[in-house]
Amino acid sequence: MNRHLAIVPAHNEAGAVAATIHEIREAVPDFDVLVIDDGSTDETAERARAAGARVIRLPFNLGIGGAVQTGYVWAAEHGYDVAVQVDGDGQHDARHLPDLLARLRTAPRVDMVIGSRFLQRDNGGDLSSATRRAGITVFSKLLSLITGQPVTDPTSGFRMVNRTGIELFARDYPHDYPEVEAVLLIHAHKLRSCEVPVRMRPRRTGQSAISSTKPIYYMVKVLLAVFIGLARRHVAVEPGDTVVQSPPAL
Ligand SMILES: Nc1nc2c(ncn2[C@@H]2O[C@H](COP(=O)(O)OP(=O)(O)OP(=O)(O)O)[C@@H](O)[C@H]2O)c(=O)[nH]1
Ligand SMILES: [Mg+2]
Repeated sequence: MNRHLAIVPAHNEAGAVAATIHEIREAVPDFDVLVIDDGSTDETAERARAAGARVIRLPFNLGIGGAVQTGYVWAAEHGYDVAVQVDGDGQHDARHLPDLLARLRTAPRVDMVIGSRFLQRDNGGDLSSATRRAGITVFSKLLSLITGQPVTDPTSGFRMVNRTGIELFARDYPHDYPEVEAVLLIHAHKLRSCEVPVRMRPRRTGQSAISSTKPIYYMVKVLLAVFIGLARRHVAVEPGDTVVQSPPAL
């Protein structure tokens, strides 16, 4: 078994999931690919299996946070050293995975590397609506202020963590719209994150989780969660902590 895992959350992504898996395998052949089929009603799971991925099918739709955390629990239980989230809709270009891994390995004491579409000028164009862009600007300023370092792409779900990050996220991961809160969680535990430039593409097929009115709900919900998160007590995660108890032998 490889020591590196790609976690691919997918909800009704039958049109894009196979190409996403092939791209990951081509870019980083030494990563295992785990698709979390989040209660899809289409052929996402069948197509992912046919493309060679391992698939966990959730019994009903848990939402992106629950889907991704399922991947982290799997990674923690199976002893992976590195895990990366890659959206099943084809937006994350897997050719950047070696860059993320190189940064995780070489940057001093970095536990999470985030792919940012705003660090390079040629980022494939801005794919977001005006309301979404406004939200990204607000969260970028807020997270930069709280963490004391630039966070240019707070809603990017293209992120890679080391073993300490896997153990933290297996234990605690935000539920809906998790990306902003997950950056804060890392910093609240005195872990570190950094960004590398990536290109992102428009989703190939399927439906976005964020409809036209949702960005406003997202902003209010995540802002509240950020302020509540600041007041929460966080237990330090040390490398080697047991996060997930093994089930007793039968
Ligand atoms: N829509 C949706 N996506 C989910 C869910 N659970 C897992 N996902 C997957 O999570 C990934 C990210 O969701 P998206 O809807 O693409 O969110 P996004 O990338 O911020 O939004 P877009 O830029 O509009 O694509 C996709 O691969 C989805 O298939 C869910 O409950 N709803
Ligand atoms: Mg997407």
